[in-house]
Amino acid sequence: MSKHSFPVLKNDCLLRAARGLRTERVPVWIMRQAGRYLPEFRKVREEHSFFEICRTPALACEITLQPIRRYALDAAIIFSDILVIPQALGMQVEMKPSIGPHFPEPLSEPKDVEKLKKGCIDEELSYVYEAITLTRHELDGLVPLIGFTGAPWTLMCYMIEGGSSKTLSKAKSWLYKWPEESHNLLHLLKDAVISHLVNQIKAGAQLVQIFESNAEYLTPDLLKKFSLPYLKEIQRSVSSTITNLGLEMVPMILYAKGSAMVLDFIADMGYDVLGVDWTVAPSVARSKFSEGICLQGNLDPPALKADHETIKRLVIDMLQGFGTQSYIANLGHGIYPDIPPDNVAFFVNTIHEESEKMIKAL
Ligand code: 1CP
Repeated sequence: MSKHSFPVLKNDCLLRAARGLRTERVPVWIMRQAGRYLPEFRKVREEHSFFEICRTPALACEITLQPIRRYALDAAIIFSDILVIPQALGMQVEMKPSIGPHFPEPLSEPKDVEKLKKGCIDEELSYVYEAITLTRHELDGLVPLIGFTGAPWTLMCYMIEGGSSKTLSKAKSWLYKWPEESHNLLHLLKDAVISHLVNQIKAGAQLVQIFESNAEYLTPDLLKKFSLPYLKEIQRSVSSTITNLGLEMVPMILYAKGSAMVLDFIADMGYDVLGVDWTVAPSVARSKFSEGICLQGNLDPPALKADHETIKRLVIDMLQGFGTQSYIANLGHGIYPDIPPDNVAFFVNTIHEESEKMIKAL
């Protein structure tokens, strides 16, 4: 429960699954469910820049609701971006059409870290919290609202590379050349991430997801040094801060891309839900964890371009592999802009129908 008073939640299926409680069907949402594959999103983007939408609570709320109006999804995710944190720290970030994020002045050496602002998250990102509170009211309890953030290592990559990169050569070389300075930067980012998550929960987020999308680029040794300790501290610090404020702690989802490597390492970090990408078979992922841990994933996004018969077969395989309890259906990563919107409807409805049949037959 947050500090605000909100309409009663009518569909708590996804929250129950996240907490390991029984559900009568498998809940489903889609990473990047509000985005370029939706014509109604592209229409708003013709009139407004990406960050203008993020910074205008009414627009962010409208875009958050677009996929909820179209599909029987079991959660909404607030429209924002992981790169609002580097912006709040004083970096300039532009969103270039069909290229993606661009930082005109990325961090090129450790002394650049000194220029970053500290302790400014509450004020700089107040528009995210306003958008969350507004969206909770507009949702009217239809489904829960997810808040999110990038993890420190993933944010560090964008701040050094200056955008998306195929190798992360610059960011990774910091870890080898300047390990101590890299820790200083990760520490600063970790504090920003903790504040951002706490504020989102206070504003009304009913679950939060951390995206460590660049985990897969690390060696196991680098992962243990530069990613996992921060993820662990974020979980501990957010839950103790929320509990100390007298608020109810919400489930935390950790999505670390590169499941074939990272899944074993993130098992006991305190997260309620672990995201799985397509590099691990559902039954293999399930066999690694006790019943208590909820898993989320993992349809390969381009599979949504297949015919309905194929999508249905893949859905059934996924439900059989993960099982129908302590499981949240999703893709293995964000949806692509060229996915046909009708196939998303088919995916969502098939998850519901097939899982309901399986649970009834048990
Ligand atoms: O031009 C456009 O209209 C921008 C496309 C777009 C959208 C719709 C970007 C640019 N970001 C977003 C929204 C967004 N980003 C959400 C919204 C909520 C939802 O899920 O519906 C979320 C959760 C994110 C998270 C995000 N942004 C991540 C982590 C998830 C992931 O895909 O690994 C990352 C790495 C980013 C950076 C980013 N933002 C946008 C781009 C093109 C990128 C680079 C990575 C990429 O190409 O996906």
